[in-house]
Amino acid sequence: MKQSFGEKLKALFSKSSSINEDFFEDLTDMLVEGDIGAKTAFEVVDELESICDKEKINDQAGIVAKLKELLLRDVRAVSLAPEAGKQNVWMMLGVNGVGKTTTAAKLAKYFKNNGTENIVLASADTFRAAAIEQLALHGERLGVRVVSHQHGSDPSAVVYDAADALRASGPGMVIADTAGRLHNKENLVRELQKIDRTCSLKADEGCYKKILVIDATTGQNALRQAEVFNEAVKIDAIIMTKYDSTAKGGVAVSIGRELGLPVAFVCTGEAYENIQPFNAESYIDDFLTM
Ligand SMILES: Nc1nc2c(ncn2[C@@H]2O[C@H](COP(=O)(O)OP(=O)(O)O)[C@@H](O)[C@H]2O)c(=O)[nH]1
Ligand SMILES: [Mg+2]
Repeated sequence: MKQSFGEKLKALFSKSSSINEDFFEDLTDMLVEGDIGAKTAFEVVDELESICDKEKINDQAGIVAKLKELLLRDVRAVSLAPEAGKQNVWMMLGVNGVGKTTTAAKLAKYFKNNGTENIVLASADTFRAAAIEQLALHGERLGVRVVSHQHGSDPSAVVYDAADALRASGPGMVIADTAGRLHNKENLVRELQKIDRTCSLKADEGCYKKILVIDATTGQNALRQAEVFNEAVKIDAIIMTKYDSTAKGGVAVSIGRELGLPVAFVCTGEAYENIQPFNAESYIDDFLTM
């Protein structure tokens, strides 16, 4: 694996004899390489430089502490859980391959373990036959009901039926997997808005959540995806996957700074257990020191 930001930061401090313009330039490059995004990196380092100058900070610990403070200001975390006694509907969004189906299954297990007994997975990715089978298999393994229609059918109808199935068996949550087609923005927007209407109709007030799944290894592409999906249907929270497969992972900073979107969970592997609530402080600590 390539050098992480933390390793590079250590190397930068040991090679720099003084904290000067070159140091801050190198630091900017490193932040860009760490997937913070160019705009955010330049702005943050400009601010860091003027703070260090004003407050006469020139030691490693002092600079890292200030950098942490500045990055932490941009990262947003949100704690997300289904409301007990209510009809909750969560829609999983994101482009192909980011981990929507896997994460839907992980969430089902996570909330089942945390006391939400009634969970229905909705196979609203009707675009690929394999997606329906994949979710069915997860449901079998986890002992969670899955509602699906035929390949090619209307995803909104699947969510509709899943929500009815849930209501018939008491309060709980529907987790809807969706297709991640980004081939054509207008089509995506139209399709999502239709599912969106069904979900808001079927969920109790305040219990419908739109969750965007992003792949931490895709860097700034994830920021662009967040922009597109957030424009189409307002996103409530982000789940960041494949955090185990990247030495970068700084994209949550630019998503927070540019779009104000919070992260709810982070996934660190393919197993059901590899999901944790997102903690902004330990995320930034990891980023700076790993
Ligand atoms: N290493 C790793 N792989 C993951 C993670 N989440 C999902 N994957 C893998 O990413 C691939 C695509 O996942 P899938 O759920 O099918 O993506 P979808 O197309 O968005 O539904 C699968 O091979 C998953 O096992 C994660 O957190 N870490
Ligand atoms: Mg899928």
